[in-house]
Amino acid sequence: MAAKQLTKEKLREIHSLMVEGRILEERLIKMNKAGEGYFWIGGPGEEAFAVPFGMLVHKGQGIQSDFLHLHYRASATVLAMGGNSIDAIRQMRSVSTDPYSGGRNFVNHYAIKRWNIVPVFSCIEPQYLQALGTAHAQREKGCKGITVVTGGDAGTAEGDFASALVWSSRPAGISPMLMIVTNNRFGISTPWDGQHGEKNVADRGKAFGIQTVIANGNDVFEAWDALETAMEYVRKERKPYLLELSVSRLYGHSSASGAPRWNEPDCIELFEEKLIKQKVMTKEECQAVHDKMLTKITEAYKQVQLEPFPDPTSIYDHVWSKEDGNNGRDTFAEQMGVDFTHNPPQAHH
Ligand SMILES: Cc1ncc(C[n+]2csc(CCOP(=O)(O)OP(=O)(O)O)c2C)c(N)n1
Ligand SMILES: [Mg+2]
Repeated sequence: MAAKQLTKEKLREIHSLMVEGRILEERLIKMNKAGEGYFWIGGPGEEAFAVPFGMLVHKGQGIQSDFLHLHYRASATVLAMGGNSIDAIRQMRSVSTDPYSGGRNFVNHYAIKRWNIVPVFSCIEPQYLQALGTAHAQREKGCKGITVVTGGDAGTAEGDFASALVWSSRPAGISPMLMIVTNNRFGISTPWDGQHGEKNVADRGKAFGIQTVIANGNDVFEAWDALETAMEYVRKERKPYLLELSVSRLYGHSSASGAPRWNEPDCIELFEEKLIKQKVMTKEECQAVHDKMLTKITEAYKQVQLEPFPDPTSIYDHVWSKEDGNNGRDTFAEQMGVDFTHNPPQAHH
């Protein structure tokens, strides 16, 4: 359904999820500054694209559903798919109730098997190669599901991105893979201008016969239409597609680098202006959503403070696996000569 045809109810839902995503990220940043979590990275500024994206996914487990290879700015996408904001707070605080990593990975590194959200990498771009694998499986098996991979502009300098263009478009193996590049014109503190010989990242797809589009990721309506067109194309044609979206990076790269750029467009403000003009919501109703989400996130934060840190002996769980289903701790212990029963690793919380 084109964005113009979205019901008032749907537009309000999009707005609510965008605000929840933003307030969640603001809480995560505060937690990091307060020493409650080692590192922050996330998606404030990308909500106008991230929420429609999550809504348009055909979610489920297995290759008949969409596979998502996301990067670390997809918090609002996960919420729009039905994820819980409290789980990001759990991962930030590294508590054992964190469903993505049991308190063992840093924030916005989601892993949701029942929705084909494969674990997020900290190194940039390997997701493009991994995505080729699920797209290949979906092609070979004649599936309905598609593969979607996201990454930033600077990451497209990595060979993994170039490999994805080559391998998804080979005539002998054309793959149902949507590549989304969110362009905030920065890689940490390195500006776009000194790094790209091409005018747009999307132009690089053309050399491989890949359908490409550039859209304004700060505008909900434009992002919705661009995503819907792209996903429908990949679903129907079973071919790759490269979508480049311009986005803001409102609170800087991460807690490690700062570099906030306050003068960039704020997609929530822009959306609210439109909602008010189109008489979908009043200014007061918008404010009420902010108040409601602030209460929700604050309550979740308080709840997480009561939750336990992981048991130190779980540190090597899910790192190695054995065919017999042993989670790998014994293998590690054998190799390293460590006896966890008598000498558990110490927690640092
Ligand atoms: C392989 C690898 N090289 C370098 C880094 C350090 N690093 C983390 S994020 C980042 C910049 C990514 O910029 P971009 O792809 O534009 O995404 P953005 O963070 O702007 O969304 C870099 C260089 C890394 N994580 N992995
Ligand atoms: Mg960038």
